[in-house]
Amino acid sequence: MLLVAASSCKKAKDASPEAIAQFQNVIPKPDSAVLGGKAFELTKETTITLSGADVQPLGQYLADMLNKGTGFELAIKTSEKAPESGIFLTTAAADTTLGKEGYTLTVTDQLVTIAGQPAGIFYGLQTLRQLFPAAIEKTPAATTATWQLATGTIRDVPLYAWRGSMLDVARHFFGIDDVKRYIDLISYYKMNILHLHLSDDQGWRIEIKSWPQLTAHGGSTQVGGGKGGFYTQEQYSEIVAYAASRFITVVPEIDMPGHINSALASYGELNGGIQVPKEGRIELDLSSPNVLGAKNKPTQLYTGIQVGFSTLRYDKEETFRFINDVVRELSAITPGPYFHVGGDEAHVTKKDEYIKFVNRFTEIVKANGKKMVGWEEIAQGNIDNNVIVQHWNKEQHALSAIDKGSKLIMSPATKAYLDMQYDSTSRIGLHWAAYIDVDSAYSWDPITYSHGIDQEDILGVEAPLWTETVANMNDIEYLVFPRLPGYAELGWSTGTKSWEEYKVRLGKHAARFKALDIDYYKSAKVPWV
Ligand code: TNX
Repeated sequence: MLLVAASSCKKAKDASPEAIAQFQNVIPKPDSAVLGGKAFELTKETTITLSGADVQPLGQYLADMLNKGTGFELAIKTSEKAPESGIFLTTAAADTTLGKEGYTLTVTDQLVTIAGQPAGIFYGLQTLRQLFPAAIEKTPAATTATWQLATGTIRDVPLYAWRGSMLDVARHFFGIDDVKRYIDLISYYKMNILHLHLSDDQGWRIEIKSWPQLTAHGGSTQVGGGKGGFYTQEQYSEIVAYAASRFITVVPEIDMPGHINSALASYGELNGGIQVPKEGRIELDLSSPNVLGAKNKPTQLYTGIQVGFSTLRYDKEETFRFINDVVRELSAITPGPYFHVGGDEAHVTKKDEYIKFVNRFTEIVKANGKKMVGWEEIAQGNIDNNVIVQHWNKEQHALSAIDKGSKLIMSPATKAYLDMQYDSTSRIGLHWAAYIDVDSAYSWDPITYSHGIDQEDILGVEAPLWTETVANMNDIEYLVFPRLPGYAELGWSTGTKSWEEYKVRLGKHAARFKALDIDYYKSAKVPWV
């Protein structure tokens, strides 16, 4: 009798139409993806094999992700050699032209191989998630689905190094679990920066041990008068570590010298005097005597949504002891290279003092070993190529930043602000910059958005979520989805972009949003399926 090993006589099946569609609908779109069209099937016998340095946590991350969705308990093993079947993650065989964040993902009917440096493998795993049916994301595990992938080869590298989102935890406070979910959601689309806006007029959200009133008093409320809150240094470190496990760098922001009322309410000696600003966005009346305050005296806590009315006092060394302490303590618990000093909308800081403030920030941040980032207004100071400028509004600031040798993060309010309403019927959000429906959010190019900016001037793209009108995770998800995948694609994907092509892929992600329990806005512009 002739015995043939089961595997050698199995003929590769054709991929199902669903598996083929999944291969074609990845967001952000990979640099190149060539479909084979046969089928790989994940079963409870599939083994994950790991090879090379620093790959162990990625293997565990993959197993947890697959086990959660399938109910399997996949085995993980280590081997220098590629196995014949299963899933193989390797940092050893990485193609050096892929850089730190690129990866290759090859699917044959027997074997899935992801090769790259650790960050690259992590991004390869995000692509792999999207190649499976959306049910892979569901908990509790789906028991009836078959877990098929279409065969093919993907080679992928990001366009920009900075692909981020900002979460404003000052206007409304969000606890650690919400921030972790935010990290998970942005990492699903291969973003690598979480900019945390940790202080503003309405609240101070990070413990500074040498200035305890900042959180005890300054952190005690939020927009609308709710309870507020803050992160202890340990909790902040927990967020940073969680982000790092998803290859995300946390960029902490302390907004100075304006947007600072929460500190002025806590330490009156820092107060440069609260005034009604002469320019800027006046949406709420500030003339209440509780809010306007005299120089050198503590202000009242502020729970409205006006901007541009507060300033640190320049003419006292105490202010710089404060700034130094804050930058030192926060830098010490921030492993990433960046420190964001805000610098926006300092409408009641005298112009000459504003410039001197920026120059002092530059020295202080540098002395604490960090690279300074600031909103575009800082381009008025003595900045250089060590400083990164976040462009949000005025072209003139972006151009002067480039002139001084700084690189730009592109966050134009009319396109990239996640707090802008989709249209006039949106239940939350502001619209001072624009209404930004999903098509508009995707249909711009960081290079051509402003005149005189070249690709090499741009570090990347960041979509900020200001939270004046955003009170809980449902609100976050409603504004962030479905726009965020588009910003992720603008930051990651090489090649020309077309809304007509993208919207079809986005429409197919509805099943993923549902499986991930994301409360997204069902824009009529997208063909949801
Ligand atoms: C402008 S953009 C601000 C924020 C507000 C936002 C609301 C920028 C650097 N400053 O303080 O929250 O508008 O859309």
